[in-house]
Amino acid sequence: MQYITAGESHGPCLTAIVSGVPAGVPLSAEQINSDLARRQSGYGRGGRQTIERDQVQVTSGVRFGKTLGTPVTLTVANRDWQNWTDRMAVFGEAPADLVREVTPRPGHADLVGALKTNVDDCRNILERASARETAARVAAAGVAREFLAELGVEVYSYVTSIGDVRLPEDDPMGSAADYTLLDIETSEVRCPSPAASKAMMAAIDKAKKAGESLGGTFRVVATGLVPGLGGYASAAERLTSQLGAAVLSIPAIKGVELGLGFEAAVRPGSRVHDPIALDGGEFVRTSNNAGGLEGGMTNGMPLVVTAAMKPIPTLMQPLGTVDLDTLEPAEASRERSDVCAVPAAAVVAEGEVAFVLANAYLAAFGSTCLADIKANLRQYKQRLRGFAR
Ligand code: EPS
Repeated sequence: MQYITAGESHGPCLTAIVSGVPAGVPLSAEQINSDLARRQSGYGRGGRQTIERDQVQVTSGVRFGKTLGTPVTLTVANRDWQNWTDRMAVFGEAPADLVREVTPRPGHADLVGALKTNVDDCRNILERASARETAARVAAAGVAREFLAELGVEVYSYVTSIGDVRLPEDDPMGSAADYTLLDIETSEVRCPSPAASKAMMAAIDKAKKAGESLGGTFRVVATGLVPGLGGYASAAERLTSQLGAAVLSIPAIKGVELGLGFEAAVRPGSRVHDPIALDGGEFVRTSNNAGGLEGGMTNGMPLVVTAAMKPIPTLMQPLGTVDLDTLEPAEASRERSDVCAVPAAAVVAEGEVAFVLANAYLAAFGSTCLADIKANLRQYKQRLRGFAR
């Protein structure tokens, strides 16, 4: 199952095409719209989010609420397009009063993209480098998520830090049930601790006042996975490499940890590896430092992926740059922007993880139609139960 997205931040719409979708997967616009709304929310977002009300339109691959096994096309309109029809016109001449973007922002794709593509207006770059594109990814991921839900797999996320404010955790790799979805979804920063949420919001307020932006970390958890997804035999089969690549494909993501991540490099082996036990005819681990992955495969424990996002490059107190017209020192461009988008990135990462897991299920259990995939999965689970008996 693969997706491609198209669309500029201030163009008419964003489009995603998902191919390799099995037939018979139930899909609902409401479910996708609720994910789109979760991506749009989060304390620290800018004025743009008061304009957009992201809603999906599905224009292919689905009939009477079920996938046909053909490519699924999803579009999300940019309501802000109304304000950009002249500056972002598809055809015709640029308006005489067009203000070009010539003061590239450090940390953004502006300068390198302009050099690479030989343009004198960084808008040609930033329109696509904008994280607005992630709305299309979240819409596309709805297909993967609903497929996984049919197989009993749920994917969720929560924010673990914003700037230097951290969610205090006794055992970050402990039971996923430590936090409820309600705790997460009712927090304005997707953080399950009310006290930490408050402190994170205060940090965002402080950053905004100072003309700053803030990054942070978030965690994606997937539950209900069977052991053995992915593979140990080749680089490409390893879920570890697939998850790393998928999460690092999200704009502004600078690091990914699986399970204990970097902490595993500090501890001795006996405090890293998870003892194996039998519980009700199933192999389990008595801890989950591996974050549900051993040998590049799922081991049946919750999958735990943590990622770090850098602060947004648009600063109201801008850093120094070079004016591309005059080649003189200048201040980087300052425009309407988010102060913090870590909660949004967490929702985007849920989708990226969902695509990796959906593909792992398709590789293991067939890819033509949901009924066959479910039958194969049932048989596999039966065999595993036999193994532990
Ligand atoms: C973004 C800049 C802001 C963000 C945008 C990403 O948009 P604008 O320049 O229109 O104010 O709000 O994110 C979204 C629009 C979105 O839906 O996530 C950027 O430069 O990356």
